[in-house]
Amino acid sequence: MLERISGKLHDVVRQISGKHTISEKNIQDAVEEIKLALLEADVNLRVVRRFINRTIEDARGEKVLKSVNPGQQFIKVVYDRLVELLGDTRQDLELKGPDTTSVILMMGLQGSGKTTTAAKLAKRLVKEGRKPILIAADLVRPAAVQQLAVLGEQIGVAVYHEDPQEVKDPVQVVRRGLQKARKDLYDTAIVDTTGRLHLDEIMMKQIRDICSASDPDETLYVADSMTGQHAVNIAKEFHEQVGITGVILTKFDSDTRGGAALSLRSVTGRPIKFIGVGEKVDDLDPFYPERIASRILGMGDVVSLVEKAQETYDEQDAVRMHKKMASATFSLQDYLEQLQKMNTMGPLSSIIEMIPGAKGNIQEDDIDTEEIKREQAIIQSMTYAERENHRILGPSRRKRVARGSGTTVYDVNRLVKKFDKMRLMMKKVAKNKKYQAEMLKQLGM
Ligand SMILES: Nc1nc2c(ncn2[C@@H]2O[C@H](COP(=O)(O)OP(=O)(O)OP(=O)(O)O)[C@@H](O)[C@H]2O)c(=O)[nH]1
Ligand SMILES: [Mg+2]
Repeated sequence: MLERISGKLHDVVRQISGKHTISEKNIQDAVEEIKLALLEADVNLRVVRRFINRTIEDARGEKVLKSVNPGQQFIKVVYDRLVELLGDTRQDLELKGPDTTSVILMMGLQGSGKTTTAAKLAKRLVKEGRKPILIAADLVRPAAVQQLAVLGEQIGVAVYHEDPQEVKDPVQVVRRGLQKARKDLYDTAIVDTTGRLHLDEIMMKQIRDICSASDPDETLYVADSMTGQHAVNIAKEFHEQVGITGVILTKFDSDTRGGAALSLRSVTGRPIKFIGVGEKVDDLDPFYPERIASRILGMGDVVSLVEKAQETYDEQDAVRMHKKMASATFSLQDYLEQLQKMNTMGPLSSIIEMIPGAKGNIQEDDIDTEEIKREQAIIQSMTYAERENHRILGPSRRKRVARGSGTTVYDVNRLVKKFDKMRLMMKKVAKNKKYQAEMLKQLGM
């Protein structure tokens, strides 16, 4: 999902993030393009307006125009606003402890995915160590009860159901189902209800009755990502009439504009808790606003990378390193410092993931974190003089270093050889004009 909206926004991001000075006009143009992309993706108009106004407000502040890297700073503003739009932080289900029965009520339009999602949730809860039971309270659609029974069998979860030929009132089924759940010590009852084409007073009353009969801990509005503004309006209606606690977006795997779905959080004020990403019972993922926002902006997790890197790397440091590299005076001590910086930036594998384009090109296996640790230990066992000039490392010094670092002379030799090669390469790269220009540009000089 979201391919189209991301496509448009990727372009905006690409255009602006490279700029090292930005004018007010640049911001206006970019914001205008973002606005169009959101509207084209069918994001609710009011939601777009609010989003855009806040973005402009933030971007106008000194934050962007006066910062060292205004392009990236602007993207960060857009990203932050997008995360806010999607609900800030991940929200899980809020259920009671295992010694009472919590109730989850599923509701939504016809075909939105309530029944399938009820089973997916049940499966997930089992994995978390809970003991759920499904209650089949959709007595309208002919095969609904059967559908839930089959799903329950498939995932090994109990299903409470009655014969829809004989019973017509879903409220009764819910009451009796909950009685059974409490008696047999199920800690979570998930109630599947009838889907509607549109809202009418009779159905609203029925939902309200089911609600008051079951006193749900979670009332989840199940919305098909493919439906447009209609679903958003219905969600709002449901929320006003019954009160929902969360949203589940289904069919997130499909290729749609997706904008309506993205408006749900903002319009209902309730968090999106999960997304359905396929037809199978395992295809349910928690909804992470940050990840979706990054995906939409197509920037890996570039924002957090920028933040993390800013904390550890200051520009002067970069300039100093560059000079050292160019003159091949980059020493083992400098190398050690770089390795240590990598550590404070988190595990390498997670850093690679955040670099756009790196994922897939650099395999995690290419980077050997054990080796990095070993190299650090080796360098730390050297005297300062040795670190600054590794040429003085003769056989007996190498033996001492190996012993001190718990490695072998072979490991020490390998590091020294690798370092020599690396230094040569650095010198070449650092003298390359194109690289120098790029470096200066990045530093905003
Ligand atoms: N690709 C995909 N298909 C889904 C997803 N969730 C549900 N479906 C499919 O959507 C169709 C409808 O799902 P149901 O669970 O029966 O929907 P419902 O809301 O219970 O439908 P009614 O009871 O008729 O209102 C089924 O074919 C599901 O397999 C999803 O996340 N991804
Ligand atoms: Mg159903």
